[in-house]
Amino acid sequence: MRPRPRGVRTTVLAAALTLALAAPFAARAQDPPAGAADTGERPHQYEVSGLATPAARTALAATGASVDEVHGRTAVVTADRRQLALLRTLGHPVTRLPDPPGAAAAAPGATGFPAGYTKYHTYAQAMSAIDALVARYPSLLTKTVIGKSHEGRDLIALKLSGNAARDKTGPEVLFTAHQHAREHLTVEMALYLLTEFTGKYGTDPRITELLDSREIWVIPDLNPDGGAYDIASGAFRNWRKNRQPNAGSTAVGTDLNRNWEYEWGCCGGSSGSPSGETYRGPAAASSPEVRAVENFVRSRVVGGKQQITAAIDFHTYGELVLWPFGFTNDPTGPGMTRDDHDAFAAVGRKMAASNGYTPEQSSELYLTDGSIDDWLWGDQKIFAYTFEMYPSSSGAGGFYPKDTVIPRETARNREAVLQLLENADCMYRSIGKEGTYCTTR
Ligand code: 0X9
Ligand code: ZN
Repeated sequence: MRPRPRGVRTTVLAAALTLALAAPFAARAQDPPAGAADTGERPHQYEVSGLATPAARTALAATGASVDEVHGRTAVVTADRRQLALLRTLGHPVTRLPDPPGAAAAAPGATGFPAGYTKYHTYAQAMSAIDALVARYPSLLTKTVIGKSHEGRDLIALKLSGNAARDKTGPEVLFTAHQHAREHLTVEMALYLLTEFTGKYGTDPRITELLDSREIWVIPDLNPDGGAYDIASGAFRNWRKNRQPNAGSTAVGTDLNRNWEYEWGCCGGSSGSPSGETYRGPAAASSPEVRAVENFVRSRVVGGKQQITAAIDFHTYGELVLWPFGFTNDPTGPGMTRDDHDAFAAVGRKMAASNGYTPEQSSELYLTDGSIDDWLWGDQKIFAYTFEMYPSSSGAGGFYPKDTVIPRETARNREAVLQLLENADCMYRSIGKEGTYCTTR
């Protein structure tokens, strides 16, 4: 684990942060003419060194680049040409990394994954696999369309429940995946959970007990448009955002994980520029994808009580278990008591011990505002984690690990998922305070 240098603010860092925060606006004035910004030029990954603190990494993110990976004083970012120029002004050494494997094998017009990745599911393949599961296990698995993506694809939620017909008193737990287009492994994670829970109900006692006492919701693909765009040229595009156009700009897309309606855009943890990789959108929940999921989550308030108590949002990469808040470096404060924080950390650390990931508060990486876990906790009081899945580094495939890793890296999270489900009836049990908080359940 990295040291926690909270409160360290050197003049140099403050100056770099100020420069970086100002920079996207300077860059916007130099946007390419209409039609030139979305020519398909791919952003690339760069290694940036000499970063001592979360504040220094937040300054990187404020250029509009996405911070993909953090190791000690080094980070890997994805940046386009303009963001790269801004990064260089921060004065840290910057080195270009190789493009993702498979990126050279372009086959324009392709709709599937390239060689080495064909076991990943496209949106259409995932939908048919899910429909087949629903048809095979109708009493365990039901599908609801909760909205449409910008391009009109169905956004779906699956409900897993051992006795779906009966209304249960146990908690509900939510698993979401694929906010970021290039993070295709997360869709496989969602498919793994659906397959595992349906296939083992009735034979695996732990799964049977959990499905009989809880309702599990899986939203397997929050960003189907971005996912399709990422693979549509036959070469991975390194795409992150959705595919919503932006008024007054040729740059496309909103970063869904900066668009949630809690402390949206508050704190320098997102970009205000449409060309930014972390563009927060023109308003909170401006993307149809975030709006649909927010409304779905709100719909789970029954009798004034939110039924969902815990959640994991799957991302890649970095092998991390993260908990809120992302918008502040403070571990406790408004909206996060000491007991809340301690319960988050206790369950988070236990899950991380099971999968070998690193547990930490998400702002230890860099500040993010408008992220899903901040909204789920801050607005809905759902114990929401972010998992950054395999790999831990760009050298092991970054956003594009080969499909051979899918079975191992999805099953790797089985135990963590079961643990969260088992804790979901009273997260405060993890700190010995069920008597204080959980007497009515
Ligand atoms: O920046 C993000 O949205 C996540 N990393 S990724 O490489 N998958 O894009 C990390 C989010 C961390 N912050 C919170 N979970 N609040
Ligand atoms: Zn992500």
